[in-house]
Amino acid sequence: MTQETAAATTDAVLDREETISRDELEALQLSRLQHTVAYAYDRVPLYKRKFDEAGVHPADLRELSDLAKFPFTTKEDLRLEYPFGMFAVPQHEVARIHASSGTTGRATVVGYTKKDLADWAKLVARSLRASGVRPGMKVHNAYGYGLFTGGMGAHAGAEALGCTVIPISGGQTERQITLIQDFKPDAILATPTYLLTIADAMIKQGIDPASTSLKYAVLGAEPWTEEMRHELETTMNLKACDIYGLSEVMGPGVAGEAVETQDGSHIWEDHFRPEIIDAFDPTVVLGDGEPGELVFTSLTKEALPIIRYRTKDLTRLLPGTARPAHRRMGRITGRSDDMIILRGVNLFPSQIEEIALRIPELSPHFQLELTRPEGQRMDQLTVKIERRDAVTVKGATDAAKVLQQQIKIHVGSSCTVDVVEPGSLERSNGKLRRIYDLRPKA
Ligand code: DLL
Repeated sequence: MTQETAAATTDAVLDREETISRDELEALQLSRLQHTVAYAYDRVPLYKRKFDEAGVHPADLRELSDLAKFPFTTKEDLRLEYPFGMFAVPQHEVARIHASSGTTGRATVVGYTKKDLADWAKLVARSLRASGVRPGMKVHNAYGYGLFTGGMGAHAGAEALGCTVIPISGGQTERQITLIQDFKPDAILATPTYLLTIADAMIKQGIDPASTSLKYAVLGAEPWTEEMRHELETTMNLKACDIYGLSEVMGPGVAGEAVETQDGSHIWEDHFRPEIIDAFDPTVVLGDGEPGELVFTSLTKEALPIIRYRTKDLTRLLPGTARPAHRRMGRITGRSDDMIILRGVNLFPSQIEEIALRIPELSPHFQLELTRPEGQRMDQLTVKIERRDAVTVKGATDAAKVLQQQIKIHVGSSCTVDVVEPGSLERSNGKLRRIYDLRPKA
């Protein structure tokens, strides 16, 4: 830790809930949980139906572990209740609506009361502060504005913290660079791959990305690795921290990472109760430290209380460090629905990112292409990855062989590696698509 970050983290005034003991926190969770399950049961027909079918009643929740008796909620439930069936308050009490893009089906719609918006802003502010951002700083917000929760969620949090917000949204990379040069922001909020796009475009314009005013980056909305953190921190000369969230549970700020430890995001457990379950046998609730699927129950939400929501995100719960009462989440390896099963071996794009970024000749720009060549029954994985600018074609060919071997050793899959020209792969504008599944549809 540099002296500057040490100073930045000690001068922060924390929320009382950030410093309470684990016992106090769990007592708060229990009373909030009891209220939330009763509130959801009374106000949302779907919860009443599901609880009744499962033979559980809100009165059965006597201790925190009783939560395991209650049924899960899934994205499918939200889709079936489209648009407003999950809302627990009359429409005139809903102050804002967000929605997922719905590219893989009907959109999922979420709503917030005025109090929900205030809580959300408070938790984003808490996350940003943990990551080094301070009142009075200028914050360049490159998360997309609109129905996506990233832009407005991060915006309100930065305002609540007392920052000067620059609401640029995603895209228009040239303009982003001009504004970073001219407005001299202290912090940037973006997806990790979009920050990479910005750094890359700066280099193309002859600007050294390490020379800007930016000191902090708060990155999330997609999986990223420690190797990517290292890449961004060294290229841009800043401290990069994680922020996690999902719209069904709130949006960004469900969890945030502390800059002084950089050891994973602390889940703000005064507002959300996390569980880890076995993704293949959801009846099994796993212990801390064990990898599985993350499940959340909201503890304070009014418009859209969410009970045991299956995120599909794969991670594990770790003890709190910088905020001892609040457990951390390990890096998200991926989403269970983004898992590639290649000839029986499970594989996530983040594993490729981790391996590729350890090979100096290769850039972080890659795509995974899945094909099934004609007449063959076996699927084929091709990793398309750009070489770094200064690397020769011969150097790139050797690096391709190393990557192929390393993937075989560490992941167990055979694949083809295709090293391509710098700048030839599509750049991110927000959440980057890594997987291109070109297999014939069954
Ligand atoms: O991505 C909310 C968000 C905006 C979080 C800005 C952080 C920053 P959704 O569009 O609903 O919401 O997507 C949620 O994105 O279930 C994860 O799979 C993934 N995700 C979000 N944050 C992280 C992260 C926003 N820090 C889905 N690391 C989640 C890994 C993340 N994956």
